[in-house]
Amino acid sequence: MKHLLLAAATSLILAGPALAEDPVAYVVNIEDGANVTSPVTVVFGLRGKGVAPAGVEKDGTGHHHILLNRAPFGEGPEDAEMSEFGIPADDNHIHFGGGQTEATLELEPGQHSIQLVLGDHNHKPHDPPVVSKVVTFTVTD
Ligand SMILES: [Cu+2]
Repeated sequence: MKHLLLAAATSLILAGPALAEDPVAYVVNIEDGANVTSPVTVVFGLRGKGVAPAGVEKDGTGHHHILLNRAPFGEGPEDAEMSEFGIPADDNHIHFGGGQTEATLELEPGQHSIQLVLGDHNHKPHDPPVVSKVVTFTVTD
């Protein structure tokens, strides 16, 4: 009987790390399919990693990026090069290298999509990448 209890306790301990959640980013305040007005404030959520400004090399941290109105992470033409050259900086890739945890975007009326991607001190996505779901919303007049 003692052996059985010990075996049960051991398997619980071994199962621990496998149950831990992978790091994930998420949009805190906008539901997929929501109607919003511009300017649009986006609050960045992050579990399992910390936020540090760009250029600060610290394990387990990164800074947020918004992929705006483009293909989901991993499906864009520029994505294959991100692990080498970092996330590009243009109208569809917005960096928050100051370590911001929210942003306010001026957006035209119509449908928009955002996806959060964490990048390291060199703006490269982590391996495995820490990304949010794509959130699509409509800016009303
Ligand atoms: Cu960046």
